[in-house]
Amino acid sequence: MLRYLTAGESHGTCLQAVLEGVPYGTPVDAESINGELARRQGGYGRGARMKIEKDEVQFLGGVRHGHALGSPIILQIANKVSTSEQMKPITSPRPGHADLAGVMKFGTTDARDVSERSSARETAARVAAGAFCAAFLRKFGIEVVGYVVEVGGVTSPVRSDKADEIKARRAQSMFYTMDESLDQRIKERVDSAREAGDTLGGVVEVVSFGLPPGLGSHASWEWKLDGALARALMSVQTVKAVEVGLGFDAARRMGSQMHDEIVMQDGKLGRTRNNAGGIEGGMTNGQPLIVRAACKPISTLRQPLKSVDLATKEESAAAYERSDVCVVPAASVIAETVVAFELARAFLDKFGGDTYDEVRQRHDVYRQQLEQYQK
Ligand code: EPS
Repeated sequence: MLRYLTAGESHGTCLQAVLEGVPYGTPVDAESINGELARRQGGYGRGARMKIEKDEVQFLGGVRHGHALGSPIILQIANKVSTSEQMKPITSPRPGHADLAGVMKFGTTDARDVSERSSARETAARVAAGAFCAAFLRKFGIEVVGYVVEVGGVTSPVRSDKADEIKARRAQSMFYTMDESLDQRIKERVDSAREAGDTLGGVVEVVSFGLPPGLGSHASWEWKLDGALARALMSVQTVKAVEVGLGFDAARRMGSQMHDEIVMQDGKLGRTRNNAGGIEGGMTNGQPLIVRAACKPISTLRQPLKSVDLATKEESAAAYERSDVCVVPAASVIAETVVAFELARAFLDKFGGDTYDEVRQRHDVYRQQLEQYQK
């Protein structure tokens, strides 16, 4: 089974991901991982820390001569700011952050012990592990692409069914949307939030192309792929809601207006539309897989909300050191990579073997088996 664990604090020496279950012989593509790490650091609205750090992956184990050894892979990102031992306590917890629940859980008054780990800096390790998985999937013709569809109430309706076009379009936009012409309007909202000492949220979408049908399972709740994707996305620091396909809109439609009819198109099975978002019965159905995540505005505010100093029990402003104004572009990269991990896991559950070549053979046999559904 493919799995990973992350470790490390926001201002500790490093962040690490230990990725287990990668078949022997899988090619390792550090360049594509570094590309995703750089995109995670970018986008308009990021804070001062991102000007200091230059996130790059180092492989500390599990890789030799450019391929995976079948043993756990250690991916490390060094922190340039590694001052956690010197940092002063946080006693006025930030509303929206893990601070208050965390200190109560631990029976302390210093939320620094909590925030060092709850910080979204942890997602650098998740992006490294997920980008590794995305590169693996690409070898099998599967492309996972994330982009921003809304920031601060400005929505981008542009969609594409071509991964290359999506990548090209989002690269043009400083908010990683598919419509660069919206940048100026969004920038004005981010700039006015910054001036007010406030923050802004938005919505990200991830589409995966080229997936074979049958990843995930209908047979047991735990292996339903939509459930796994929802959990992975919800666990990302800023995320408050997740949708698959039409999502909440499905609740407002008649069945006949919701479900995607099955037709023969040029001798192949096809669908008239993709409201299901590529998942039926907890399995991929061969259509593009579409998921969305809603990101709250981040909770560290320069103009802080009310809090209570836990040392004095007096009301006081919530803690502030520095922060981002808008992390929605970064969230699109994180969402893309956590989805890639879940898809690689489901892929290996179906085709997994000890070696990359075994996986390839099993995958190719299955693709041949699918030909029986063509005319
Ligand atoms: C982040 C690094 C952090 C924040 C941000 C994410 O750096 P610092 O705390 O040193 O400024 O910029 O953290 C949060 C959004 C948060 O809520 O903790 C990063 O690498 O993404």
